[in-house]
This record gives sequence, structure tokens and C-alpha cells, in this order.
Amino acid sequence: MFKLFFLLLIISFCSAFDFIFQPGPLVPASKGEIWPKPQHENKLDDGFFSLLPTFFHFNPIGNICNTLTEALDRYRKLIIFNNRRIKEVYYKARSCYEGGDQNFLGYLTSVEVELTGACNDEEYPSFEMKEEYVVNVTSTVQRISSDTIWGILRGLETFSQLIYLTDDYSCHRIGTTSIHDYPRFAHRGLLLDTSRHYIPKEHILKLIETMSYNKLNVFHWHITDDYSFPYVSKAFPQMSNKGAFHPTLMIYEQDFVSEVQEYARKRGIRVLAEFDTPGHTLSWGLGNPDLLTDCHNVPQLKWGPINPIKNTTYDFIFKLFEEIKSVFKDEYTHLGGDEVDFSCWKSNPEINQWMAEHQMEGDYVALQSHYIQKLINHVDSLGLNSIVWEEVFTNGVQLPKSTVVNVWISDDPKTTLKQVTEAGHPTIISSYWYLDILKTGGDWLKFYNADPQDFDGTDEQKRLVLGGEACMWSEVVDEYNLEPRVWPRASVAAERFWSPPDTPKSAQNLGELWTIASRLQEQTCRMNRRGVAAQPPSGPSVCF
Ligand code: CP6
Repeated sequence: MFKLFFLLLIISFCSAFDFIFQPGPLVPASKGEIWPKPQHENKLDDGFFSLLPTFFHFNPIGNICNTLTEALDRYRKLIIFNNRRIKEVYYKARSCYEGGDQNFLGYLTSVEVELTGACNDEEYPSFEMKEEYVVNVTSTVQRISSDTIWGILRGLETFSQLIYLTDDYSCHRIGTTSIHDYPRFAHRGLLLDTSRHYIPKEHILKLIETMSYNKLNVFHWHITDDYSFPYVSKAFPQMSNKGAFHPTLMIYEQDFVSEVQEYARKRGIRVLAEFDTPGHTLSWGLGNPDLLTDCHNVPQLKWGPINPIKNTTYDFIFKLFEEIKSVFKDEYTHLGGDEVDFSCWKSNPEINQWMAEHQMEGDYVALQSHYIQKLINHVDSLGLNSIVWEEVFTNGVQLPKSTVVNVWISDDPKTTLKQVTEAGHPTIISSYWYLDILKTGGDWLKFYNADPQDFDGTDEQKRLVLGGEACMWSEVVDEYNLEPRVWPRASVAAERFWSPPDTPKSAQNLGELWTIASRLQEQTCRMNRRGVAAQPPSGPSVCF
């Protein structure tokens, strides 16, 4: 990243803010550029409209439902009120006069919103949802259109991003343009770990709102882990009573889970629950002392993974997943399965005896298989699709072809992707986008250059890549540093997941790099104006 800043320094010779005295060059923000970059944008000419923010409204001309009217309200408010970081800029922009400019097409007071397909407030976004939309801003037509409510939501975000301030901050402008857009990948996720630190509720909602500014569409909620069990189970209340950091203050009740899902649904975002087992479950043992394996003389370890030989284990796990099925609405569930440490199973005489009786003596992978296969079968019988971390596959656990494998280990993800897709599994890739790892500077270029389909495989194998996820493991993250740690680097991943794949090569070209840095600067300033504590991405800069 220092390299990037150095390049910017050398090639930087101008700035949008050239009337301000600058002792050195700044990373300039572009104006009215969309992040993530649309599939097709055709800027028509130099014509532009001005927006008088307080008069501006959306005009729905197609189907209507609550999800739509609430979204129109949200975006109208974003455009009118939040489109500022410094308050004075907004007041100045109210007194706009553009009469003297020959490219001025007039004042834009309303934009048509045409939803042609059905709009059903009961419907949740899904893996299959269509997000394609068209935005036209021409001298004769100003319209956002889509077949689906999900496409309209993406189109509204795009439209809101087209609006920018003139250099003297006196006018909100929108240039003429024609955009036809749809995502490259259907699964564009952000993982949040709420076990290593408790993340207060309003911060989870704000994270989801900010995901919508970046067209991310899966909130992967890594809700439990070794350190705490904040989910309040109706069937097993002692799990959070004993396993949460605090039994009433640091928990997520089912009402809140429903609120998260409704909040996310209104923004076209799925909520993917992960209850990670059989490893990463130490906190589960506090609420259910019979669940975990007793370790015998293993240094530092009293308890190990979930005990896979007891019937009571399956009584508990099956009932828990029945509750999960009724509480979480998505068709997919993440079963975890990562980093299962065999040392505790190896040390336990009852486990070894059971394994000998079941013709799997010394084969701990077979024991892991036994557990995960039972779990997958049960979850399948509940009508849920399973996602597992990559070790479940690479250890050789027998899996149905439909099980999605989440590749996360960074050593050699290309080989893993090749093997997973060779075996016919759909896959999601997380290896390149660890938000917890932050080197000096903005540290985003490697996020930008990584590509989910960059591995040795046939077209058929490439099609099995459902998408990717940026991961916020929270060992050293709580509500105080969450936002700047996630944004804008998760925005960079979001562009890789949404936009056409030709950009990795061009990011090695200086001019293109400069353009991307300016666009990312604008997206960062845009998030700041909307109240998000995104950190500066590239070097010295200024946001208004
Ligand atoms: N927690 C859980 C983690 C990680 C995983 N699972 C993890 C470990 C190392 C890296 C990234 C993530 N903190 N439950 C692995 C999926 Cl580099």
C-alpha cells in the first residue's frame, strides 16, 4: 500500500479541490462514479440535471409493496439529508443556480421507479434472486427499472451514487447516463464473528445497511464460537445463560434475530447463520456439560470438540438445528466443521473403544465424517442446504455433491478450488479477504487483484464458484473499531464480487489504478457522508 501511495504521489498532478492550498498532492475523489462498477454504463454526453434536494421524490409507476415504499423513503432521505459530511456543504447546496451552463438540462424533481414483476413483502431474498436493473437518466427519461424488487433496490443504490456536488458545493448534480447492471456472482458475503467479542445490536444493523451501499448480499453470521454463545435458544436457554459473556446484556434474542432478518430482507440481503461444530464449541460446554469430549492429559485442554459417540449429542444437536430452521429463514445454513483438533478425541479411551467397535480404529477423519454426515442428513431432512468449511472436504469426509464448500485457507486456495470443483461441489471463496489482517496503509490492492475464478479448471468448474466472502473475525475487533476495519476494504471485495472480471489486469496499469483509487476515495467519502466510519483507503485525501 505504501507503494500505491508512492505511485499516487508521482503521478498526481491535479486535484478536484485545486482552490485549496495544498502542500502536497491528494488522492482525489471521482464524482458520481458507481461502486461497485456496473456491468455496463454508457455516459451519454455532458448534459446534466440539478437536484433541488428538498423537492426531490421518487415516482413509482409499476408494482408497489411496503419493501418498495420504505426503500424509496430511505433513499430519498439519503439523497436529501445524509449527502454531506460537513453540514455547511448541504446548506450551500440548497441555493443552487445553474442557469448559465449550456449543458444544464433543468431541475430534476422526480425519477420514475418501474417494478414490472411481483412485489411480495413476505418473500425473502435467496440464492436464486435476480438483481438485474436498468437506470436511465437522459434528457427525456429518468427511470429506474427492474423485474424484481431486489433489482430495484440495487438500482436505487446506483441512482443515489450518481448524484454529486459541484466543485463549489453549490449544486447537487446528476449527469446523463444509461446503466444496465447485474452481479457477476450471486453470493457476495460479509462474515461477522460475534463470539470473540460481543457486537452490540445496532452495530450489526448498521453493518447490514452499509453492505447495501456496496451491493453485498449475504450477511454470514458466525454467531457462536469457543469464546461465547450469545444466541438465546428457546429449547436450550442455558446455552446463553451460561455461555454468553453476559446472560442478559450480551445476547441476541430470537426477536433480535427476526429484526436482523427483516432489516436485511428490506435491503435485499440474506442472513446466513453459522453454528460452527464440532470444533470451535468450547463455550457450548458451559451450557451443556455432557456435550464436549473430555480430554485425558492433553496439555492446556480440558475439553475438546463435541463428543460424536453419544446419542445425547445428536438429541441435542438435532433439536438445536430444528430451532435454527424455524428461526432463520434462509435456504442455506453454514455447519462450520473447520479446525477440528483430533488430539482430544485421540486421548479419550471411550472414544477409542467406540471407534474400535465401529471398524474405524485410529481413523479420526472417519469419526469426523460420522458426525458431520449425521448432521448434514438431518439438516437436509429439515429442507436446508449445507455449507461447510474446506477441511470437511479436504479431510476426505464423504459429502453429497450439493454441499457447498467454503474455501478459506490462504496457503494455496487455487489448488483447493480446483479439487473442490473437480469433485462437483459448489464453492464460496474467502481466502483472499481477511479484514482482520491489516498491513500498513490502506492495504486494499491485493483485495482488488484477487479473483474467485482464478484457478486451473474447466468452464464447468468455474461455474461452480457461487461467489466470495470478506471475513471479519473479531479476535481484536469490537464495536469501537469494527467500521473502519471493515470499510472500505470490504467495499473492495464487493467490487470484485459484483463487477466484470477484467479489472485485475488493469489494476496493474498505473492509469487504471489511479482511476480505481479515485473511485474508492469517492465511495469512502460517500460512506462517511452517510455516517459510516470508513477509514481513508489510499493516502492523504479530503472528504466534504
Ligand atoms: N475462527 C473460526 C477463526 C478462523 C476460522 N474459524 C480463522 C483462522 C485463521 C484465519 C482466518 C480465520 N478465527 N471459527 C477458520 C474458518 Cl487466517
